[in-house]
Amino acid sequence: MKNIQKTDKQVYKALTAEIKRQNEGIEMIPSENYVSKAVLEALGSVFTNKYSEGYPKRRYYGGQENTDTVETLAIERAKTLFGAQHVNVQPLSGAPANLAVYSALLNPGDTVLGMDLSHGGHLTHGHPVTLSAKIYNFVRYKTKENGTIDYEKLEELVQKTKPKILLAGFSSYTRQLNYRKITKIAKKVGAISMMDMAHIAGLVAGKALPNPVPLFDVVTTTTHKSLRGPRGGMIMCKKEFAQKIDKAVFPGLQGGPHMNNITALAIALKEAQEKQFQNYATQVLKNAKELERGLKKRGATLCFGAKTDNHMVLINTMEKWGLTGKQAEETLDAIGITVNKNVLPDDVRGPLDPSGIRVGTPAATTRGMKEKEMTKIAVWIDGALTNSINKKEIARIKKEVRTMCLRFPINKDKK
Ligand code: DSN
Repeated sequence: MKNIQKTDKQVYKALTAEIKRQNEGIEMIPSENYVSKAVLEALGSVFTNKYSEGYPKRRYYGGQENTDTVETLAIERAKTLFGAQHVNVQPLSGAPANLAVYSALLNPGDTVLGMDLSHGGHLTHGHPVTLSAKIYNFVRYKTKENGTIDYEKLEELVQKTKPKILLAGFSSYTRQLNYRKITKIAKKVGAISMMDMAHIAGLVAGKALPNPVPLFDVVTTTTHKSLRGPRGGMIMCKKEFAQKIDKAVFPGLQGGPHMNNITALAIALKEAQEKQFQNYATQVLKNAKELERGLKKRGATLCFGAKTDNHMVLINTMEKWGLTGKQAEETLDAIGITVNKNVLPDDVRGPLDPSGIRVGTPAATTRGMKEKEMTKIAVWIDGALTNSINKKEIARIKKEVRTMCLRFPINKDKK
């Protein structure tokens, strides 16, 4: 970063502080990860200088011979990895990807059935604060007491509300969805089936979880979560929806694609085809299971039947420790474990200070941490939340966290 150091001391200071923070703490926000050096290089490459509205071979500006190469590589690699008929790699992130699908396939006022945010869904799946909820009619379904989805009830709701899109997918749900049941229900009423697999895309690519892409009409994802690529979004769909979706992304919602991100995505998708990536994906699940076990052993209350089938756990911090999600997040920040406060199913508290936290394993796994480290992390989480006002104990745990982290540097490509 010699040039940044020379040009801008303030930014340099923040950047070096962030490198230290990432190295000396454990990243356990389930949607975060560490990209490879190759992906980072591509993000900082000269492709950031280029405008390339349109799609490969159909651009509006000249000088596209190299942008066409990288965008085509990204598309073809995504098709191979996920078995997709059509791929659009231009959405700037997950929210614009979802909005593009809605605007491509719905008319204002049309109904979408999506998972309730507090039951694991996502803001862009119809939360009233979003623009899409003002345009379309979102109806939300919930999970059962035991954390699973009542598919018979879902079918009743679908029959009653006749949605144009039946949407699956989540940002804090820890269980495996039954893709076949969901797509079958959608078919019965002639609804388009859509899955937002942002959280688990890397686990699907690494063959650790079932692949929804061949089953659903449309699948959206971000590219920077478990998939370990640059920040961005992607839409995969059946051929019949391709034209509408491409048009909705550009020129419908976006202008020039961020070609440096698309270049980085092409690289990340190549990395995701390697055997090492499959080992990583399998280890992410093993680590989450160990975290689940360690926390349950210490009496923590976990949501969704106290079980995880994926990379994260949702913890009720009020029940065992009497701490709100915000207090728990701050306490864990103080020991160097980064998590995020999160609402729980039908939470009586608000999103800025909810009743729990969300903890996930992709980033720690990328760093090389395994079950042994997860056991320690569960002990540290419980120790810190139990002793949140004991400064000496918090300082002691922080030291242990830092010592362990330094054994797993973030800037090593050992995936
Ligand atoms: N912010 C993402 C997450 O943390 O799950 C979802 O958009």
